[in-house]
Amino acid sequence: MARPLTSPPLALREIIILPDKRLRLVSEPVKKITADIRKLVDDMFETMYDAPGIGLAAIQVGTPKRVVTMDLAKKEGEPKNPQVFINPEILWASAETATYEEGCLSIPEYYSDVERPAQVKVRYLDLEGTTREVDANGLLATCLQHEIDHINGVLFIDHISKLKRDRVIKKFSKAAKRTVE
Ligand code: K1U
Ligand code: ZN
Repeated sequence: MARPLTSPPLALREIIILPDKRLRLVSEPVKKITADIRKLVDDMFETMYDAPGIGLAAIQVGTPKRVVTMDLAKKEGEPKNPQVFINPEILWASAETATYEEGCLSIPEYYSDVERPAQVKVRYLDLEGTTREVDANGLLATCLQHEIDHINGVLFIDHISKLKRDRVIKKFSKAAKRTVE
């Protein structure tokens, strides 16, 4: 079928927050890059830039598909560098580790040091459906691992001590209860 000449308007999607159970779902692989997937990606960028964040997994906007958006452009005013990773998988991770203070748009205003492999090799599909591989280090390696965790139902607080994790979960569970009441 012919593609429409005009694109649908971009939409901000709601970011789901801890303790929303959907954050623990294992997302489904994308079988075909359809107009719905392209619209999801466009909306994810809109939502990620608005938050603001440097990465976003589709499950954070309630869609359990293995889709990740990212933009690690450093300074305000620097050209944007939007990156899309579909069905990303870690092929190799270094034994060497790096520690980075991570945050999460689904756990707002909470930050903690997380130790992860310093380098990873990741295979993924781009928006044209071409298979690509990237050798990542630094923030890209950290962010890719954080987002791949999301599509596997894992949160960065799963990498910190149980004491700290239980405290965060309790705080967000109480806040969610107050919103309902
Ligand atoms: O997946 C997410 O929840 C997004 C998260 C990504 C991330 C941050 C830090 C380390 C690993 C992964 C965020 O974007 S949190 C917000 C953030 O880091 C940021 C926001 C504005 C400017 C700079 C950074
Ligand atoms: Zn996150």
